[in-house]
Amino acid sequence: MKIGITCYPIYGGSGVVATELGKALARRGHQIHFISYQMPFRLSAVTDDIYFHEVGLSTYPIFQSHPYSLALCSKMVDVARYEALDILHVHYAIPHATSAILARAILRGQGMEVPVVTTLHGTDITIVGQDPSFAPVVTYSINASDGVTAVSKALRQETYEAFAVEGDIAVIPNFINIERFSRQAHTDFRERLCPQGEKILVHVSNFRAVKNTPHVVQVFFNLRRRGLPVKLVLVGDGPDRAATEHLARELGVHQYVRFLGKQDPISAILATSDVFIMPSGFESFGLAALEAMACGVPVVCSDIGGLPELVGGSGGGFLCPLGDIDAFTDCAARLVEDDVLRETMSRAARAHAVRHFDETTIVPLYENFYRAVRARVLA
Ligand code: GMT
Repeated sequence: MKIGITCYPIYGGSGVVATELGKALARRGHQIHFISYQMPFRLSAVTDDIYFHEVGLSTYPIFQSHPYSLALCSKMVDVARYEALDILHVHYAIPHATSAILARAILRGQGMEVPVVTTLHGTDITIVGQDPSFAPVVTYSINASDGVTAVSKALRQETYEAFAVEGDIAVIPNFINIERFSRQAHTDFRERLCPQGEKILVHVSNFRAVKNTPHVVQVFFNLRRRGLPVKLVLVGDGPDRAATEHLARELGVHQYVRFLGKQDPISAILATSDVFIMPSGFESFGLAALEAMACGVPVVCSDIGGLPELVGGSGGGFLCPLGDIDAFTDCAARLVEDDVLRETMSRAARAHAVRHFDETTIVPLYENFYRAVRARVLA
């Protein structure tokens, strides 16, 4: 198939999933056309089967801001037409689904039918999408899509509750490449960071408010106060990073904390870490937690959103009540103190990721979904 994929190209879960999906589909013989304003950050190079089409950001004095949704739509029409796309798959509803629906209508007027698949990722439904200035457009765009997927049952449920959506939403979870994400007990990074054999507590996020990054530092502070030999590594960047760094200084633990900023690949850091912490206020799936589990890192995360679907029953992590710093501290402390528990949970985390979330299991679900949507639309 010739598949157009639109996503946000910057650091963030939906862009990662879309890019890894495109790369995996190309390896399976499909031709992939990424359409966005910038090359997706995990797409290091285009290949024979992967193309990148940049949406121009030219502006005009009377515009209040650049009408990206329209420029994207025009680029979708152009690429669909001249590359003869079989399907357009957009990741994150705003504004991608809306641009695609308009592109589909324009193409239909030109005698070409290109079905639109929309994947809902998280904040497009739980936060931004519910803003009254977007909600009617998001509802319309979801209902007008030819196929809709959500990354967890929790997100599907949230969509039904927050929007007047009646059609089916298929659940297709996030996935990882289990060869790229695997355990590496000893690395130079670990030797340098932990010369006394300290354990590494790690957090990866875009430091948005929903990630509760100050809670990570509070839990770490509690662990140090209990006298546990532990270092904290924070990967990523975003609006709450400065406040989180400030808190580490205020609590006097900054000398044990490393803020690494945006890193790619993150597999090398996760592969050698001991405990992954995710105290998010909401997480539709929790891709970073899955990446940690695939690297054999037990996770301690909030019992919210899609995280119980990922971690529950895996034996590879603890689910803690949202915002309960003491519960997070207790679970992380058990993992730091008890080598046998940590190693058992590390193996269980990796096994769970391999069994349920490898790309060879999940990517075919998208392929089948595309085929079913095309068969229905073109019948
Ligand atoms: O808000 C973010 O964390 C980024 C966001 C995105 O759409 O880029 O991530 C969401 O999509 C990921 C991939 O499907 C999920 O694994 C994350 O759980 C989800 N984030 C939230 O729901 C907060």
